[in-house]
Amino acid sequence: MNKPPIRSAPAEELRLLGTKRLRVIEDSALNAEAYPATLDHSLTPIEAFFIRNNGRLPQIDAARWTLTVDGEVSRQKTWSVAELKSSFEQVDVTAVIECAGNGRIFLDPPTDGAQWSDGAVACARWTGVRMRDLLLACGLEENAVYTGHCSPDVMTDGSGRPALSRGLPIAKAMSPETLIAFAMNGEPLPLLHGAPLRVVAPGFPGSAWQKWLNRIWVRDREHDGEKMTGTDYRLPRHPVAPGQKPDASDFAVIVDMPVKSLITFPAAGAVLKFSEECEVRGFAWSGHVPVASVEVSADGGSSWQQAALEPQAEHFAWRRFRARFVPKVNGAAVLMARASDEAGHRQPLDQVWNPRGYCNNAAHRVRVTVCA
Ligand SMILES: Nc1nc2c(c(=O)[nH]1)N[C@H]1C(S)=C(S)[C@@H](COP(=O)(O)O)O[C@H]1N2
Ligand SMILES: [Mo]
Repeated sequence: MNKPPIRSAPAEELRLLGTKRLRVIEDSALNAEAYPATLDHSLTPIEAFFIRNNGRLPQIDAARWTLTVDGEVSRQKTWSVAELKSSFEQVDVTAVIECAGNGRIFLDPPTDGAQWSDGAVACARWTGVRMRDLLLACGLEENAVYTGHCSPDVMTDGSGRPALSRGLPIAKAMSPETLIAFAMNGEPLPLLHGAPLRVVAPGFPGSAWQKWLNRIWVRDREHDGEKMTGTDYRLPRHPVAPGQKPDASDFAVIVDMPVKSLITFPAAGAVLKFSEECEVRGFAWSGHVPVASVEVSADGGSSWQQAALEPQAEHFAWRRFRARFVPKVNGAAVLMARASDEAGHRQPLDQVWNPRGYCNNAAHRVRVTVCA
């Protein structure tokens, strides 16, 4: 079947990338990912931070921005950004955000959606107020089971429909790490990352981290906003064969990201010296279950060694791993990393296929060359 050609994001949106060092994804919305070697920092610099938009960038007037909480609450409330900052305790949470579609490009057969390679992941220190404190101020009704998050960005197809309206199970919305953030890495949140307010939902896929948040609609059922239903950001409940299309009723919302790791040094294409010891390093993270260990291979997965793991700074931050090896074979070599979590899940060597190409946590591979 012939597919219509994919248009690229409009020029005025592409210009906003400025000094960002990102690979732009072919898509009608602005989407761009990091090169793994630019992610070699405990906190990802803004210029290496991936961008994922489901629609057009909205026009923002931060000075007049308000956030409303309504729905299944006893008191509906609205705050300006300044009121939010002065009414509630401000907290910092360091957490990884990963797009559920990261790694989709490696799926075979290919699946629809932005064709991310390895770079739709980052780690930042987020500053904001707890979503929990807002919900408590409004008083949750007994039948409150989910939040629905709303923003002004609309689809690129001209329909005017919201680009994305996702939500969280009420237990996650009430969990202390779930924030309404207004700053990242000590700087005001940039427009591209959701200024003036965004959701921070550590452990959940990036899609749950609603940008440009102006309403939290407390629901008495699983939120059914844009991209919450059908097969969007959902995985089949049972393993499926590559190419198989189970019924949408067999899918469940992704509420936890799998254990994963990324080699950030050396860079793809690096030339290593024969017989000279060199370091392989990167980061490991997972959703709610902590990382337990990381193994590294310098021979495409034939043999593995344990990497040293730096202590976990914070529950949802990524952890630095390092291993050393001495290249003993000239020519092309494939470096690999695979992490395990405390529940015993280990990254697979090859991608596990699913119809929408989500949560690919296959071991990262970096191709290098060894020369005398
Ligand atoms: N309003 C709004 N929020 C959004 C999105 C969006 O399209 N619109 N995309 C989501 C997805 S799918 C991801 S992965 C993250 C990406 O955040 P970033 O662009 O700051 O990296 O934002 C989420 N929040
Ligand atoms: Mo995403």
